[in-house]
Amino acid sequence: MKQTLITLSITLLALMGVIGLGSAESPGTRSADTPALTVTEREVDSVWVLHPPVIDGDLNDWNNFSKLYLTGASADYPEGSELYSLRDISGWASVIWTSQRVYVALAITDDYVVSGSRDWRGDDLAGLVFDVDNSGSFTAGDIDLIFSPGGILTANDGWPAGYEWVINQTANGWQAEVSIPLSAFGSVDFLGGHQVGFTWGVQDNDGIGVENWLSWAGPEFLKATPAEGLLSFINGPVRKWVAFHPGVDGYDGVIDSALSGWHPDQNYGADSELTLYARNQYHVALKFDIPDLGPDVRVLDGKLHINFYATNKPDHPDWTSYVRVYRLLRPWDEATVTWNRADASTRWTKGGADGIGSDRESRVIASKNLDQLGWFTFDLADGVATDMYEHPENNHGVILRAEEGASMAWNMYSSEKGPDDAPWIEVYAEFPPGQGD
Ligand SMILES: [Ca+2]
Ligand SMILES: [Ca+2]
Ligand SMILES: [Ca+2]
Ligand SMILES: [Ca+2]
Repeated sequence: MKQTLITLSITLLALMGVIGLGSAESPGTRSADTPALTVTEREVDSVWVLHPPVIDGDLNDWNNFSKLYLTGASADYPEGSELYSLRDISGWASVIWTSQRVYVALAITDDYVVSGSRDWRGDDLAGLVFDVDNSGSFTAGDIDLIFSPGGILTANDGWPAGYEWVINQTANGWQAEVSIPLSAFGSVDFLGGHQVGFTWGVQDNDGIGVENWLSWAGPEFLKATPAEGLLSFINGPVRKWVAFHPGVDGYDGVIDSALSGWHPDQNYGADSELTLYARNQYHVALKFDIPDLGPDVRVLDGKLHINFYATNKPDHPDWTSYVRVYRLLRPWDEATVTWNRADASTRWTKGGADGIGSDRESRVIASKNLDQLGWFTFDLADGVATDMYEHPENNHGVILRAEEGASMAWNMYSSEKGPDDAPWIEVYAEFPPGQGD
């Protein structure tokens, strides 16, 4: 009987044009001899989006996302809910995600909104449960949200730290819009298509105490239960490392030169071998462009690889030098850069590009202890590659300075050396679904 009612209700809602795109509500199959209170199989997908709604109390920016309708007829619990009219109590919920946050909208139709009582939990309210470990019970790491039309939102009965939300009343009820930091879901790997237990529901007080409630899946909407539904975070972006070697696939984005305190007007831009000399006697300036990776691609991280092939102290293989890398702050020209000058017409504020705040930053964005010959990988600090990609006009490259360690020279191959030995970069990029394959 209930199956029939659910089908009818979905048909009715479809006729009313209110079924959202790709609505994934799938009431489980029930036969006549199946007890009414069995586990239902309600599933819903939460899709990744690049551009999330704005948390501002206006739900028009949810129009294109699938909605999970909840009416008396479609509710999983309690029995007899089909007697409730849409106008008395009904609603929809929607859940989407970005690479940073989970977004939830609730729109409740209620003919008489009660809020602001001393015991606000006896007022109108809505509950939404993420059973993060899908255990069927509330355990550490799960997320139980309670929304009050009076503007209150609680997460696991406490202050929802890091959340953003707006709850407001509407002409025919009330609504809520909230974003949740992914960190609230702990170590869940959203990109891996994670599934969590899920339900939501509403409680209706029309002025004389709690009269009705509706649960989308399972006998509770304020806590995880074994009969809850299943929510899948799908359609996530692809993240991967992308390498750029000078001279390979047309990439020509690396320029480099040494700056020598011994020969302060000498340019080394065309040399295929560059010297980095400890105690700040030779620095190496190096700039790498990050090519356009496509629309809506984000660069999250980056690495720089440099091949140090020799030292001037082969008799002391145990000597080491500590190299720090800083971002340069002004344009420089590979063909004319020297210890004294950034280009033919511009002097560095201080020799060796050492003017803090004008020639280079003081912040170390990568470092490495050179303790052998061969390839070294410099991991760029958080945000550096992202900024270089998003603001190429601010990408003036970096300077490598051997600031500590033995007094010795390290020889590295430059971009002129050829694809096998030249410095190369790789960036960790996030491609929207369907791109980056
Ligand atoms: Ca909005
Ligand atoms: Ca009502
Ligand atoms: Ca009410
Ligand atoms: Ca060069």
